[in-house]
Amino acid sequence: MQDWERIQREASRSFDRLLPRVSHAFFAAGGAAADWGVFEQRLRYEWIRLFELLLSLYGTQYDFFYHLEQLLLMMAQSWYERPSWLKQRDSLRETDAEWFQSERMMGGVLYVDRFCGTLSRLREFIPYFKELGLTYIHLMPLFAAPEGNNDGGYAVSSYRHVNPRLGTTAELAELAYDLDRAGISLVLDFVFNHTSDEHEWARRAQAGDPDYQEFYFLFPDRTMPDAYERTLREIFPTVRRGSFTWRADMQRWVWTTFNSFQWDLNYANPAVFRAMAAEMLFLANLGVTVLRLDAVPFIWKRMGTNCENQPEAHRIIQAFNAIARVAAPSLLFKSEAIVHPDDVLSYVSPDECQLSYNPLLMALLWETLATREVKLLAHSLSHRFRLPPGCAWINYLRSHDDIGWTFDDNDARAVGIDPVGHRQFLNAFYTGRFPGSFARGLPFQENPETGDARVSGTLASLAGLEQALSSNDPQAIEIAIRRIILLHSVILSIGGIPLIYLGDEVGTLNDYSYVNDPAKAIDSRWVHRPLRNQSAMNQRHDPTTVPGRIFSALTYLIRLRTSLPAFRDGAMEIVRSDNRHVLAYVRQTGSQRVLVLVNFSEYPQTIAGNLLRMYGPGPELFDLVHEQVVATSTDLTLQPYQFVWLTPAWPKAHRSR
Ligand code: OTU
Repeated sequence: MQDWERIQREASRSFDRLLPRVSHAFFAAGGAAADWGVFEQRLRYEWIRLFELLLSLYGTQYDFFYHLEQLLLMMAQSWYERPSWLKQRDSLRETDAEWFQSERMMGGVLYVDRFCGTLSRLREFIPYFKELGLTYIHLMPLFAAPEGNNDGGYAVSSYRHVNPRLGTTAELAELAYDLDRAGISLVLDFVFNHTSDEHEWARRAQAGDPDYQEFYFLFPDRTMPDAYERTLREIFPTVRRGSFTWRADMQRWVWTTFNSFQWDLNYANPAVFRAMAAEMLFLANLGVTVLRLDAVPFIWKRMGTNCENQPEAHRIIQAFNAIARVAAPSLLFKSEAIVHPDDVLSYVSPDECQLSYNPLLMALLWETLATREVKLLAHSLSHRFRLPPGCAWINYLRSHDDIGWTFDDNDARAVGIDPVGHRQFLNAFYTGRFPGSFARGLPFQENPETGDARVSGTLASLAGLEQALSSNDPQAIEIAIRRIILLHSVILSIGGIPLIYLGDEVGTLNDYSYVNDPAKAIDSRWVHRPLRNQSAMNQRHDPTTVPGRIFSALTYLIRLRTSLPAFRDGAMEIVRSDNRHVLAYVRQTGSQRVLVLVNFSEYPQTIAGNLLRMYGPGPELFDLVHEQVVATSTDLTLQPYQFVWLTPAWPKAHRSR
């Protein structure tokens, strides 16, 4: 308590000392009084939190107050430069902080180069995005990156210059504005765990500049790397063993968690924190609404640990959050932590990341598709889905990355599953090594020592469409299409923001041509990052085609969802279905309640009328998906891979919606 009071006193003392200097600089640059007033008010509100976080991270540095002052000056400068349309959005969203919980929120993600080549061409697809109902679009990394292998852009050489192949930074800012006018929020990556080895900071380090050498983790010999590696996990074991890379030009080992050209930044150095805070606000001022915080678990290293999910990693993100609240208040963070579900959850809070990928749901949907049994999914979600108020899941089926089996071992044991054997089974199932599997996927990063692996492949190929088409089996094609729609129906109804990987809406299959490109051949994730499939897109309105069937079913559900207040927010309750193949959950907001039933098997399944009668007062329920009445006096039969969204029977007037 005493300590806290001391910190508060210290915080207000330094506030009083620093504020005049910052305001002086703001006005000297030509800032307006009203603008300053807004900034000062927000700064006052966030100050103690920000100060405490930075003090705990950097308070022992001799030049702590210097960094603090520089940080504040940078924040004020960035606020001064913030375009007025964004300042308007800031004030608007302050009064509507939970805008993203709406049942209209719908995400899409794409690689600009793979989808349409350039930023200026992307504008032509805004009508397509609207047709799909998107309100959020994540453009995969598009800033300057090394030629050749650059990890799909996740090796960033400049956070301020768009890759010239894609366009210019000015075009990106214009696009952000146009998307905003079309009701679509722009989402970009904040790749802040590492830079490429061609970033100016890395180049200066290579040239021997000691200030920039301290931006990274450099070691003259193996002593420290060996000591760290005793407890580190290998993330990309097929790229290189261990987490360090020898740079002959510098005669140094460099910490490289991912590829050897991705140098981990040293956040124990306050100059790194400050430099990245400036890059973050630059991105925010381009018009970005959501920053996807890449690889959050890895940003703090501690000897003797696996250097993932350290307490300081949270504090760094919270400090970035506080900075954003002051200088770019409408900016949201989305956590990308593809780790154990407890750790995923640890990043989600209004003060840290308001949004988070939901890798558990993603992995377990695939798990359930393989096993046709919902027990692990239902058990895990029953106690792991709830988020703190003011936060939302990003629910997805496929991303540009691999699928890893990140469920909790005890959850598995609790439902009678051996976690180790089960992961082996799932890898075998999805890489075509399991007899009878419908999936066509590839292994990613198989670790010869541990036997670990992850899975690559597009949604359609993993769900059986590729195999069905190649065997020209109409029954199998039908079943595969149903699996694809079923998976989407869950992310559309379970609570949170659904996110579609563009291409999946028309059933895009694996693209094996990546093996011919030396910059991509060793990374099987490229199998599910195909070019835009225009011919499939052209068929999207033709119900006799596979793309047409998937697209129409999907857009139907997306539209239906926007009319259902029960699908707002993230409150979801897993309920009994008394059928091991059927997942059941209830969504309720305000007066509307919807019971969702999902049959994960290729056989018809029944749900007892007794059970259904618990969900409506009358003798019938209404299925919103098929727009038909379901009698509760008898058992309900769900067809193979069928799902229903049941609500207490609507008055007749509503049925002719
Ligand atoms: C992320 O993924 C990106 O999504 C990848 O495309 C990048 O290669 C990588 O970072 C480096 O920038 O290991 O297999 O818990 O799992 O950050 C993908 C988070 C990854 C990690 C995740 C990482």
